[in-house]
Amino acid sequence: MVSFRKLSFNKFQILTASVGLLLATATFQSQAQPTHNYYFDQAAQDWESQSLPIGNGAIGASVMGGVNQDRIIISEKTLWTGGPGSVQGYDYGLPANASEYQTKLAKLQNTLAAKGRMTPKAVADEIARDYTGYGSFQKFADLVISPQNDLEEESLSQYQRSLNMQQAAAQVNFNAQGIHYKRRYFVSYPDQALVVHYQSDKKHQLNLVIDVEVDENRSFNKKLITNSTRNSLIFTGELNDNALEYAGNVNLYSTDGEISKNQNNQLLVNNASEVWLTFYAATNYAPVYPNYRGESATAKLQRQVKHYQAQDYSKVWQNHLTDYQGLFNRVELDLTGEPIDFPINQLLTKLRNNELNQAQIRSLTELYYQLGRYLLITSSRSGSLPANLQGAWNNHIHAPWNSDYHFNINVQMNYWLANQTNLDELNKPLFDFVQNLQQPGEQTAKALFGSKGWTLLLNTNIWGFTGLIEWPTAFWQPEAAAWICQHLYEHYQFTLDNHFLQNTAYPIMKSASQFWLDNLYKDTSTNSLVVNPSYSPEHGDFTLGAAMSQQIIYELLSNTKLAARELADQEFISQLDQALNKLEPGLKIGKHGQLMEWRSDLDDMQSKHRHVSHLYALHPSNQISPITTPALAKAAEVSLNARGDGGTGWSKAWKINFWARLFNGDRAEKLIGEQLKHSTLDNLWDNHPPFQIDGNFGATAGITEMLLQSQVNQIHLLPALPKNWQQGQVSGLKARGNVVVDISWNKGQLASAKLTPKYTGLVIVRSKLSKHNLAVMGGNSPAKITQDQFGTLIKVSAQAGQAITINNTNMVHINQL
Ligand code: FUC
Repeated sequence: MVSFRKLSFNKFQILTASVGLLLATATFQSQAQPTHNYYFDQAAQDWESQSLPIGNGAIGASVMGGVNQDRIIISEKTLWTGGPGSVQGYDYGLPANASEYQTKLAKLQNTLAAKGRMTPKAVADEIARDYTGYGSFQKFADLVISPQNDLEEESLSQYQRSLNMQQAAAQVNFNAQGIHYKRRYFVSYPDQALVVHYQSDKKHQLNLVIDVEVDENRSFNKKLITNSTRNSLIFTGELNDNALEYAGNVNLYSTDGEISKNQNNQLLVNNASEVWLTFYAATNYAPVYPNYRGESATAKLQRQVKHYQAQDYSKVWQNHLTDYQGLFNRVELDLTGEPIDFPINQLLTKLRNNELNQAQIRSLTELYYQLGRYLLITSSRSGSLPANLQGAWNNHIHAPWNSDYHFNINVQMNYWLANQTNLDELNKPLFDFVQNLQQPGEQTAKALFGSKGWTLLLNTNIWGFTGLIEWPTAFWQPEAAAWICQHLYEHYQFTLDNHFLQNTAYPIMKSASQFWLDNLYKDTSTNSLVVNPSYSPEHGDFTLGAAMSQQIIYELLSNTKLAARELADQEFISQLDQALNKLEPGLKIGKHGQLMEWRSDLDDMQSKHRHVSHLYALHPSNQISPITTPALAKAAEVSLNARGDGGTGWSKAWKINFWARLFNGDRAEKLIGEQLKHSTLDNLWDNHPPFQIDGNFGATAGITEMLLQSQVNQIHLLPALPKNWQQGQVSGLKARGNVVVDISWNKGQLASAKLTPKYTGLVIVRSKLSKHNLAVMGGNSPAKITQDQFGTLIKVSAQAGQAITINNTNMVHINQL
């Protein structure tokens, strides 16, 4: 079995005339889809490092794949303890006596202004707070499928448990007692169901017991229906903590076997050659403040279950493929790797032992790249909640960090890749979630700060928690709402969707800006506006105006201003301008030549802390760039070098993005290696530790940034190509301005690019190639090409939907890729 795809897509040809003028055409066709596959040769013993994830946004399932006990661990995003109705009591993180809190906060601001800095503990003693009823993401159930009689382990051969990212399906294949068994698992978005399909190559060999298991922190009622029209296992209950209702439904079908039940109330299959089941899950959660309850779980489930009677399995499978591939197939990446056929855990061991050659590492990088896209498609679909700290996969009742939404890097990183890898619509769950946070966030702004607008502090659950926790080194992140607004505006930049800007993004951004217009602190000694108290995430002391705080607020107000201009909200523009004129930008160079993390030059150049928050301006923001602000970019590099290449999973992933933005492809590539070697579990999940999905998403975003950037109003082709990636192709990426970009390169140089803008207007493209080696085709008039120290800038007047092709005229006949 081939574990990595071999590239046969995107054939492009360059036709060259023999002398002088070169005529070039590039055609990119996505034809034969290669396999994107990885596998284990054993069943999983450990969920975290060995299970294989499948999902449809709402349901996340992990395939363990035992021969004699096939366990599928299932979560449904809305099954959470805590929140309204929690036996522990729940107050959204807000103190009962709000005015007393505001007095304390005002006093603290003055103390901090006078002292300059305070320890997190000293601040937390004043304004942090114990919280209750926060809750945790729950496992929904285990689906357990076992042969009625154990298969003989000695007769077992050719076991393989694989994940096919091309099909969003896991498979288990093995031989036992002379029979070949084949299982397939996928979670269908169109059908809103987990589907498990079993087959044996000899007739009537499947004799199975099927059951569900749930955790003990809930009530559990189970009912079986086995009759001529329907074979179902129905289970319902409530969480003990908050009485949240849940309901699950297993519907079983077999072409030729008999289905019945046994005295233990389990489903039985006898003498079947083919069996398949659908598993549906629902709760009575609704994303509506303040109660977060909606339609009963049972009623919701009944609406979801599309069919109880045997359906054409292949139709369900085809619908799933059509839906999934419509997203996944948009981007292809070819780094001209050398696929090797090893179980993934062994492959990673070889990587860690430096036993893979560069081409093999490139294959692994391609796989890891697409995994990020796969994981986002399977954990973030419209109609459910956004990808949380573990995406959609959970095996706990007390998940690490409750598997919640942390807004000081984690949830943001989850979504960096969405627009740029052509998955715009996967932002929807995040934006719906943020929209629903606005109301509780307004309560928090009012109660804790006595101000307009909305905010939240560090973390939230699915119950509108926007208040305070007690953790001194993390609890204070009032810029959280402002940061997430960046995603709203970027989505507009990538899609140019005015309706979205007007109806979704702008109201949320305006309200977040209003919060800051009310809350920026006037430092009378400098006559400037700063955040107070301000905290550079999880590092150092509390101060006034730490770099990240200022950069985030600067970006929020600037983006809101751009949006206000677009929507002609003149009055608000003047309010924003007044603040922007006095706002400290948080961009200062310190005595070590570093970008200062704080307002005073406090940086410890020995610190290897995982957060490098002050580089926010470099990434994900666009305030620093080697092109527009070279001195600040240099300072960012000094800071980044001081922090080193270590860190937790997400920290390394962020560093890939930073180095890409500094146009240092070799260093970015090194960081990919660091992440794969030291922060990746055997099943390729990112490891904080523990498993945290943000690093998977962040790495895919970072690899994209190496190939294409567009944050400074130029579509920058191959800004950070490492020397180990001499030849390759990528197709279907998105640049800001709603432009689809395909790029191929050879000998470390751009060979050809095709840009398809979805609007009519100016397209600005940057390439390292000299203008003498470029041929531009397409556009309404001849391209204007200028040269600077970073290469060439190509300005083309483009027609919506019509491709612009840029070819390297030095490259002749490179279609042997
Ligand atoms: C932030 C990070 C931690 C961890 C947690 C979930 O607080 O600083 O490293 O990722 O979120």
